Amino acid sequence: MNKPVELATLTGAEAVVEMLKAHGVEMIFGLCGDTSLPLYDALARLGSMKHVLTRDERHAAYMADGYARLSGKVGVCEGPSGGGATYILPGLVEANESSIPVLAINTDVSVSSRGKFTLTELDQRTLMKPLTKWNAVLDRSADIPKVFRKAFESMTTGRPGAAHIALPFDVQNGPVERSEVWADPTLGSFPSRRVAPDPSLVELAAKLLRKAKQPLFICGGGVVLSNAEEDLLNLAEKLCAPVATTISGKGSIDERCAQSVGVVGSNGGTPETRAVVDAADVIVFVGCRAGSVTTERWRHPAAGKARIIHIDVDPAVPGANYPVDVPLIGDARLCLSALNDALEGHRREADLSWVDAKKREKFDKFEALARSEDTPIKPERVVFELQKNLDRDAIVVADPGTPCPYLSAYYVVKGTGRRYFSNRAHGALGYALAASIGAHFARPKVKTVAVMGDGSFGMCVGELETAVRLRLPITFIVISNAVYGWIKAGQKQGYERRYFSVDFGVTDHAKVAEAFGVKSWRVFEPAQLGKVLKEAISLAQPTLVDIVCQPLHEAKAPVSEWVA
Ligand SMILES: Cc1ncc(C[n+]2csc(CCOP(=O)(O)OP(=O)(O)O)c2C)c(N)n1
Repeated sequence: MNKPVELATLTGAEAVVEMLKAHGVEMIFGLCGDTSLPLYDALARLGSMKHVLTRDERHAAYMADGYARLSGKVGVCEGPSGGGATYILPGLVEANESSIPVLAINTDVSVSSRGKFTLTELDQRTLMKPLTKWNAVLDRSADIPKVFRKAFESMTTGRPGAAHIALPFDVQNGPVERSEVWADPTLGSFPSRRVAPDPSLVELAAKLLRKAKQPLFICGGGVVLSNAEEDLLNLAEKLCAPVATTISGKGSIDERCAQSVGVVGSNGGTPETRAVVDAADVIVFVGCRAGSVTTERWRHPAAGKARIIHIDVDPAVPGANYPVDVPLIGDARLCLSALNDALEGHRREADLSWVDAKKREKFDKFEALARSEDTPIKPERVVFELQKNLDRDAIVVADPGTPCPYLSAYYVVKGTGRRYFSNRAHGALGYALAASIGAHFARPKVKTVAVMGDGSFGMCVGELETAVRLRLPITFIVISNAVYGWIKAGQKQGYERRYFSVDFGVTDHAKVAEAFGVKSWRVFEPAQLGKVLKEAISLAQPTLVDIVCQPLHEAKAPVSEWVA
């Protein structure tokens, strides 16, 4: 061979960067460490890949998650061994359970140092196995290309999920044949390699729908994930059927349209949306796990009350919680499109004004509270002013606590696709700030807003530095009430107000943010709120609005039920 060896081989670290590029990866979120030095050097030398330095690995994973949700591409995060692996884990498990493809790479101690009480040594294989769709620990540099190909294939086909690769220090330095570095770039986006449903089951489902007196769709995150919004609307119009969603399903349908019911369940549903669920005789779950929150612990719908058609890409989902009449296993878009074809020419005529009346009832109650001039400011007022000041393309990320149920219930998503999301798999506090940073990188031209409680703020505040360093035009909103309010409300409702260890001290979050260099406001009066939000949202820099709010346990009509 005439070529010098250097041209035919790459280092392991270089091969990792080239494999990421070959799958279309353009950015990585992460934090440096001793075991990552070769990888960082390869990233520096090979250029072209944007690296967002974060202030802890948990937030790197949340950023990758937010980026993936909005870009439709695999989100990639990285961190070092030991603490870097344990810290990256919460973000990875949230992504996995939310069906979001996130690849986490933790560098590791050298293969040659294993079993010698080496600082930061940890069994990453066992740690990550139950939390990811697929994971591997590399032992040889030569395996890097095939391990990365497998990771991308696993993350983006079937039910999307997270993957983890442990990359030892010496594996980063060993040789990899350049000719081995290739990839199918379509595996860098999701869903890839879509699968269609069994035609005989499609016919059965169509038969059931032709006879339905009151059909209803309940859509989970799967509709938005597979870009099935148009097929969903076509089918819903053909059947004159209302469309309800889960929190992750917001964006499946334009919430202003006649078909839309809004969010159902115990975290954003209301008695009015529940009534629509209870009226159905045939329910089509689409890309939805029919879990405890959406179904209010499997009471709405009640098992046996309605016939069930369940569409999901994961065969383990239909039948897990309800007796299913027709399971349709496949990509949501392909399943809905097949149903549209099977129902060609069918048109159910029905009056949907009763759905509209239910929505009106729900929003009349909301608006009465939203217009209140009482202090502390009611959460309804926050949603109302946000809705007024954000344009329809804005991205809103909600943390658990007050933000998620109130925004899910009353923030009207205008248009389809991902414009609103929350971390619904584990609901860990402190997700929204970092996820909004990832989301911003995916859609830099639109306004991104993160809404969090003060409990959440305490868990993510360090990443304000990242937002300032990178001059990100994101608006952070803190619902300030000096309490873990959601839990206190649970103590009120279920434990006769025996409040125990849920209150914490008052913090001026605006001052904290100012210290990071974030332009900030603290708002006490409802009348000030609109003006302040308008200004904060209009600025092309990080801004924070600390809103002193009514805690949930003092709300007259809490939006949600406490069901575990
Ligand atoms: C990491 C984590 N720990 C604990 C919880 C349990 N939890 C759910 S809501 C909640 C209270 C949220 O408090 P805060 O962020 O202040 O919002 P609020 O409910 O007061 O609006 C807690 C502690 C959680 N979801 N995540």
